[in-house]
Amino acid sequence: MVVNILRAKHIFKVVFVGDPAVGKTSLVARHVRSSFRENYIPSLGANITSNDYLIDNYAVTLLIWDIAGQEIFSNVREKYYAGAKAAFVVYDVTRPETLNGTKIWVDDLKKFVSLDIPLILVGNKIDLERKISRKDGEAFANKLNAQFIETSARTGDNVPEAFREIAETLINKLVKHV
Ligand code: G3D
Ligand code: MG
Repeated sequence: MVVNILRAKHIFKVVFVGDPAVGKTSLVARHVRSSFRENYIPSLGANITSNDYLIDNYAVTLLIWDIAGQEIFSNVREKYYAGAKAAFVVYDVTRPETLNGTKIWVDDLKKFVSLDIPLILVGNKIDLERKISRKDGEAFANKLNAQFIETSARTGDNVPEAFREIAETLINKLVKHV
Protein backbone atom coordinates (compact mmCIF):
# COMPACT_ATOMS: atom_id res chain seq x y z
CA MET A 1 0.00 0.00 0.00
CA VAL A 2 2.70 2.44 1.00
CA VAL A 3 4.63 1.50 -2.12
CA ASN A 4 1.59 2.24 -4.27
CA ILE A 5 1.19 5.66 -2.78
CA LEU A 6 4.83 6.45 -3.35
CA ARG A 7 4.55 5.39 -6.97
CA ALA A 8 1.38 7.36 -7.62
CA LYS A 9 1.95 9.98 -10.23
CA HIS A 10 2.03 13.57 -9.09
CA ILE A 11 1.13 15.96 -11.87
CA PHE A 12 1.88 19.67 -11.60
CA LYS A 13 1.10 22.48 -13.99
CA VAL A 14 3.97 24.94 -14.28
CA VAL A 15 3.89 28.12 -16.32
CA PHE A 16 6.54 30.20 -18.01
CA VAL A 17 6.32 33.95 -17.72
CA GLY A 18 8.63 36.76 -18.74
CA ASP A 19 9.08 39.46 -21.35
CA PRO A 20 9.15 38.64 -25.06
CA ALA A 21 12.33 37.07 -26.46
CA VAL A 22 13.95 36.26 -23.10
CA GLY A 23 14.10 32.62 -24.20
CA LYS A 24 11.05 30.94 -22.66
CA THR A 25 10.21 28.84 -25.71
CA SER A 26 13.89 28.04 -26.29
CA LEU A 27 14.27 26.75 -22.72
CA VAL A 28 11.26 24.48 -23.10
CA ALA A 29 12.37 23.30 -26.54
CA ARG A 30 15.87 22.60 -25.30
CA HIS A 31 14.57 20.62 -22.39
CA VAL A 32 11.81 18.55 -23.90
CA ARG A 33 13.31 17.79 -27.29
CA SER A 34 14.19 14.23 -26.42
CA SER A 35 11.06 13.05 -24.67
CA PHE A 36 8.33 15.21 -25.83
CA ARG A 37 4.63 15.30 -26.17
CA GLU A 38 3.47 18.64 -27.40
CA ASN A 39 0.09 20.18 -27.63
CA TYR A 40 -0.71 23.57 -29.00
CA ILE A 41 -4.04 24.90 -27.76
CA PRO A 42 -4.98 27.75 -30.12
CA SER A 43 -7.76 29.12 -27.95
CA LEU A 44 -5.29 29.55 -25.10
CA GLY A 45 -2.34 30.60 -27.23
CA ALA A 46 -0.24 28.17 -25.27
CA ASN A 47 2.03 25.24 -25.92
CA ILE A 48 1.84 22.47 -23.40
CA THR A 49 4.55 19.88 -23.03
CA SER A 50 5.19 17.34 -20.35
CA ASN A 51 8.20 15.84 -18.68
CA ASP A 52 8.49 13.00 -16.21
CA TYR A 53 10.84 12.74 -13.27
CA LEU A 54 11.56 10.20 -10.61
CA ILE A 55 12.49 11.95 -7.39
CA ASP A 56 13.17 9.81 -4.33
CA ASN A 57 10.69 7.22 -5.61
CA TYR A 58 8.03 9.80 -6.37
CA ALA A 59 6.86 9.87 -9.97
CA VAL A 60 6.44 13.50 -10.95
CA THR A 61 5.08 14.90 -14.18
CA LEU A 62 5.48 18.54 -15.02
CA LEU A 63 2.92 19.94 -17.44
CA ILE A 64 4.83 22.85 -18.86
CA TRP A 65 2.82 25.75 -20.23
CA ASP A 66 4.49 28.24 -22.54
CA ILE A 67 2.81 31.30 -24.01
CA ALA A 68 2.85 30.81 -27.75
CA GLY A 69 2.70 34.43 -28.84
CA GLN A 70 4.58 37.43 -27.59
CA GLU A 71 1.60 38.77 -25.71
CA ILE A 72 -0.68 37.17 -23.24
CA PHE A 73 -4.14 38.54 -23.84
CA SER A 74 -6.33 39.39 -20.93
CA ASN A 75 -9.13 37.04 -21.90
CA VAL A 76 -6.90 33.98 -21.80
CA ARG A 77 -4.60 35.02 -18.99
CA GLU A 78 -6.80 33.56 -16.33
CA LYS A 79 -6.87 30.18 -18.06
CA TYR A 80 -3.15 30.29 -18.70
CA TYR A 81 -2.41 30.79 -15.02
CA ALA A 82 -5.26 28.75 -13.55
CA GLY A 83 -4.10 25.86 -11.42
CA ALA A 84 -0.40 26.63 -11.85
CA LYS A 85 1.60 25.07 -9.05
CA ALA A 86 4.89 26.78 -9.87
CA ALA A 87 6.31 29.31 -12.29
CA PHE A 88 9.50 29.89 -14.21
CA VAL A 89 10.07 33.63 -14.29
CA VAL A 90 12.57 34.31 -17.05
CA TYR A 91 14.73 37.31 -17.90
CA ASP A 92 17.57 37.87 -20.34
CA VAL A 93 20.92 38.64 -18.66
CA THR A 94 21.85 40.90 -21.59
CA ARG A 95 18.76 43.16 -21.21
CA PRO A 96 18.33 44.73 -17.76
CA GLU A 97 14.78 45.91 -18.51
CA THR A 98 13.68 42.28 -18.67
CA LEU A 99 14.74 41.76 -15.05
CA ASN A 100 12.50 44.64 -13.97
CA GLY A 101 9.81 43.13 -16.19
CA THR A 102 9.77 39.98 -14.06
CA LYS A 103 8.27 41.93 -11.17
CA ILE A 104 5.28 42.87 -13.31
CA TRP A 105 4.82 39.27 -14.43
CA VAL A 106 4.96 37.99 -10.86
CA ASP A 107 2.45 40.60 -9.67
CA ASP A 108 0.14 39.59 -12.49
CA LEU A 109 0.53 35.89 -11.80
CA LYS A 110 -0.33 36.41 -8.16
CA LYS A 111 -3.69 37.88 -9.06
CA PHE A 112 -4.65 34.44 -10.36
CA VAL A 113 -2.82 31.82 -8.31
CA SER A 114 -2.09 31.08 -4.70
CA LEU A 115 0.40 33.56 -3.28
CA ASP A 116 2.86 30.97 -2.11
CA ILE A 117 3.49 28.91 -5.24
CA PRO A 118 7.20 28.23 -5.78
CA LEU A 119 8.88 30.59 -8.23
CA ILE A 120 12.22 30.16 -9.90
CA LEU A 121 13.85 33.24 -11.35
CA VAL A 122 15.82 32.22 -14.45
CA GLY A 123 18.55 34.46 -15.85
CA ASN A 124 18.88 33.16 -19.40
CA LYS A 125 21.43 33.70 -22.23
CA ILE A 126 24.56 33.40 -20.07
CA ASP A 127 26.45 32.35 -23.21
CA LEU A 128 26.29 36.02 -24.29
CA GLU A 129 27.97 39.07 -22.81
CA ARG A 130 25.91 39.80 -19.76
CA LYS A 131 24.74 43.14 -18.40
CA ILE A 132 23.28 41.75 -15.19
CA SER A 133 25.61 40.12 -12.68
CA ARG A 134 24.79 36.89 -10.97
CA LYS A 135 24.76 38.76 -7.67
CA ASP A 136 22.15 41.26 -8.89
CA GLY A 137 20.02 38.41 -10.21
CA GLU A 138 20.23 36.63 -6.87
CA ALA A 139 19.29 39.78 -4.98
CA PHE A 140 16.27 40.22 -7.21
CA ALA A 141 15.26 36.59 -6.63
CA ASN A 142 15.41 37.21 -2.89
CA LYS A 143 13.07 40.15 -3.25
CA LEU A 144 10.66 38.02 -5.24
CA ASN A 145 11.03 35.21 -2.73
CA ALA A 146 12.09 32.99 -5.60
CA GLN A 147 14.76 30.39 -6.20
CA PHE A 148 17.44 31.44 -8.63
CA ILE A 149 19.31 29.87 -11.52
CA GLU A 150 21.20 31.09 -14.56
CA THR A 151 20.89 29.21 -17.85
CA SER A 152 21.68 29.15 -21.52
CA ALA A 153 19.04 27.68 -23.78
CA ARG A 154 21.66 27.96 -26.53
CA THR A 155 24.28 25.72 -24.89
CA GLY A 156 21.89 23.86 -22.58
CA ASP A 157 23.85 25.00 -19.55
CA ASN A 158 21.82 24.47 -16.37
CA VAL A 159 18.58 23.86 -18.26
CA PRO A 160 17.83 20.34 -16.95
CA GLU A 161 18.82 21.57 -13.49
CA ALA A 162 16.22 24.35 -13.59
CA PHE A 163 13.40 21.93 -14.38
CA ARG A 164 14.58 19.38 -11.87
CA GLU A 165 14.80 22.05 -9.18
CA ILE A 166 11.15 22.90 -9.71
CA ALA A 167 10.12 19.23 -9.73
CA GLU A 168 12.00 18.66 -6.47
CA THR A 169 10.57 21.74 -4.83
CA LEU A 170 7.04 20.71 -5.74
CA ILE A 171 7.38 17.17 -4.51
CA ASN A 172 9.01 18.33 -1.29
CA LYS A 173 6.22 20.79 -0.72
CA LEU A 174 3.47 18.29 -1.44
CA VAL A 175 4.74 15.06 -0.01
CA LYS A 176 7.35 15.88 2.54
CA HIS A 177 5.88 19.15 3.76
CA VAL A 178 9.23 20.91 3.80
P1 G3D B 1 10.42 33.84 -25.81
O1 G3D B 1 9.75 32.51 -25.97
O2 G3D B 1 10.69 34.21 -24.40
O3 G3D B 1 9.74 34.93 -26.55
P2 G3D B 1 12.44 32.68 -27.54
O4 G3D B 1 11.91 33.70 -26.47
O5 G3D B 1 12.67 31.35 -26.95
O6 G3D B 1 11.58 32.74 -28.74
O7 G3D B 1 13.88 33.28 -27.86
C1 G3D B 1 14.04 34.59 -28.39
C2 G3D B 1 15.38 34.66 -29.12
O8 G3D B 1 16.46 34.48 -28.19
C3 G3D B 1 15.59 33.58 -30.18
O9 G3D B 1 16.39 34.14 -31.18
C4 G3D B 1 16.38 32.53 -29.45
O10 G3D B 1 17.15 31.73 -30.32
C5 G3D B 1 17.27 33.39 -28.59
N1 G3D B 1 17.72 32.71 -27.38
C6 G3D B 1 16.94 32.09 -26.45
N2 G3D B 1 17.68 31.61 -25.45
C7 G3D B 1 18.96 31.91 -25.74
C8 G3D B 1 20.22 31.69 -25.08
O11 G3D B 1 20.32 31.09 -24.00
N3 G3D B 1 21.34 32.19 -25.68
C9 G3D B 1 21.29 32.85 -26.88
N4 G3D B 1 22.46 33.28 -27.38
N5 G3D B 1 20.13 33.09 -27.52
C10 G3D B 1 18.99 32.62 -26.96
P3 G3D B 1 15.87 34.36 -32.67
O12 G3D B 1 17.02 34.99 -33.35
O13 G3D B 1 15.52 33.01 -33.15
O14 G3D B 1 14.69 35.26 -32.54
MG1 MG C 1 7.92 32.07 -26.87
